[in-house]
Amino acid sequence: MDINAILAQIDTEISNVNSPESLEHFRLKYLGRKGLLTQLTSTISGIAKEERPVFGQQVNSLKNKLLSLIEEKQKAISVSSKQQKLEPWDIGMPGIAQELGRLHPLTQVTDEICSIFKRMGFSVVEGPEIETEYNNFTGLNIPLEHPSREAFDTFYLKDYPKMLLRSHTSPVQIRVMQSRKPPLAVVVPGRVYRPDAVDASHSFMFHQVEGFMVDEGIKFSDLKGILEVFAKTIFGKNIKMRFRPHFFPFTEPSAEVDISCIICKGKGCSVCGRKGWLEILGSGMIHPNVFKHVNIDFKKYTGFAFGMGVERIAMLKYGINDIRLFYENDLRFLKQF
Ligand code: 2NM
Repeated sequence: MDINAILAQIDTEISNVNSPESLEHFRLKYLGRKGLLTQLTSTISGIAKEERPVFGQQVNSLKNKLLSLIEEKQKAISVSSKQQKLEPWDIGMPGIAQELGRLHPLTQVTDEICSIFKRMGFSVVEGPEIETEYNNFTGLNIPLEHPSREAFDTFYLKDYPKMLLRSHTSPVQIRVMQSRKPPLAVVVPGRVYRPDAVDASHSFMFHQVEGFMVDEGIKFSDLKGILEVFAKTIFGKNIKMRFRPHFFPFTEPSAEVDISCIICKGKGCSVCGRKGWLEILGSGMIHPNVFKHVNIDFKKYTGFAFGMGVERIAMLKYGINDIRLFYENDLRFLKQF
């Protein structure tokens, strides 16, 4: 029997083996007690003496080849049968995580400010960013000669005289006072525009929350109480607060409100300019001229109002030193909130 022919035959035969049954069949055919190898060995007596060693070697190497082919195939079959027993997909494999979005820090802080006032009975009202000169200035008792009425101090709309991008959210207060009757308690969040040169603390567009309350008998002490609850809720109950006399056209008397520096606790540091105090908002009792413009009886009703910059509150709360970080959409910054 030609050993080379047998070698070629077992190569094709083993490649067709794909189950434990057919592998056993293959093994018995060649290595079984009545298999081809036994038959080959028994022919040795018919071979010339001098050819026997070569023949013996060939039979031996055939046997080794068969053993190693069978072993290899056994491994291959057991791996593929394990795979077949598994689910068609690996449900234990970690998924591709979808990154979650989040609210912008300014939206978060706006929401936080509004929700503090909502808990004290205020409602939230929004209004348009394009306003009339009347709602933005005249109705608020800001006189014609006030510098912010100059074209370069406000974004006026070129093709619509007396229309502008609001420079504060107070025009919404005018709208509310014109359309609703006291008692009123409203906060107004929103974007405002001022043509300031951009630097670490200024932007031509920023965000405000303003608020006001109108009813019979509203006093300055009501303003103080409401703002104290607000400041202690957002900055912590250990802060101190002070009211500094100030001037606003739409309120009389007016005050700016400071809190003790949250960095140095009032000792004086670089954040508070060594003063120990940080300005957080402006406020006052609504000027009778504002009530006249919206037809509210200023002899019957009084009210207070206040306004704050959301960026400023957020920068103090989180220790942010550059306002431009809010607008650059850099995820390394935004992901921290
Ligand atoms: C401020 C400071 C003080 C204010 C006044 C009014 C209105 F419409 F009721 F008169 N709204 N907002 C006000 C008062 C705003 O921002 C620094």
